[in-house]
Amino acid sequence: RPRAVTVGEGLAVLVAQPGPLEESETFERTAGGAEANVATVLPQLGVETAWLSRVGDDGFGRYLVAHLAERGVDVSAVVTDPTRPTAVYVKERGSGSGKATDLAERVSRMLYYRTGSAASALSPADLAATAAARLLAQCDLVHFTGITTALSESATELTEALLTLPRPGRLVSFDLNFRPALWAGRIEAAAEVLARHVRGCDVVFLGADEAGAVFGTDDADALRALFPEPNQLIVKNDAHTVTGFAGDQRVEVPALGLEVTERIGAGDAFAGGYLAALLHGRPLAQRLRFGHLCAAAALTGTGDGAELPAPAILEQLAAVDENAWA
Ligand code: KDG
Repeated sequence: RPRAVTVGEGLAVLVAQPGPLEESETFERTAGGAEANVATVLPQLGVETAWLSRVGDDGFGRYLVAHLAERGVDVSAVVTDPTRPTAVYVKERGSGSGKATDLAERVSRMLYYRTGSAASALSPADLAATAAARLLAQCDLVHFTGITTALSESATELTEALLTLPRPGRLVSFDLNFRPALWAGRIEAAAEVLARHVRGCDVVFLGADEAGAVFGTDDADALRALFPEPNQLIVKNDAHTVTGFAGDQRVEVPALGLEVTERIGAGDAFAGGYLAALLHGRPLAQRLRFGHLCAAAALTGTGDGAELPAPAILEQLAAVDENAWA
């Protein structure tokens, strides 16, 4: 089985009831963090996966580690830091009725409680530690996102170190995941640092709107012209179409027509589906299709994660030609 490692912060997520936060009396606890979300998708698709991170010595940290372990993720290299808390975010949810026409009202907001968190102390030393070094030496793919890069200076040093991992033999995958709240006051630095990360990786995922905010264009072909370096560049145009470039290939695959419940985490599920299909040697169009199928699982729930249908069902769905019914 192929092996992957994801590196980044996990957060306990408190999902509010729909409507203004001040009126939410109960919160559903779940798990988030972009790289942790990707990590929980991969084992469901036959990829042996480890998550490298730091958590606090608290209930949220223990919950996150158990959540990932229950989903088949190797958490043996996760470090517990008794001096810092596990990060938390609150998901404030719009109050729309659930009908597609009310979509705008149903957009969620993320409120972060993560300054000084355990994972903000991630540094290159975490990659050199024995358990982590062993996992990195044995894996076929490493995945991380621009969230980790934004956490702190030491975390930026860690992601810079990931760019220098020996290749070929291992792919390095990066999702821009631009979170302006984490770059407040440093937006110009963000563009430079993030562009260097895009250029230094083999597989890169860009949300078109995020790419527009950071690099000044949301057009897939313009982004490819700007970033010819990564072998694979995936541009996700909101919910509609994803354009994948791999070497000289260019393929567009439309998203599934779904009633969306909640969007946060869908991009991570997409990355998980794409990367698993890549590691299993699938062609570009199928990789994009698997990405959409996994994103659909995240889009139809209120949590960030994606609990996928059984592999045999996914396989059938991947083969469906939706145009045949159009
Ligand atoms: O992609 C979803 C993530 O944004 C969410 O799980 C929380 O990692 C997170 C972040 O920093 O925004």
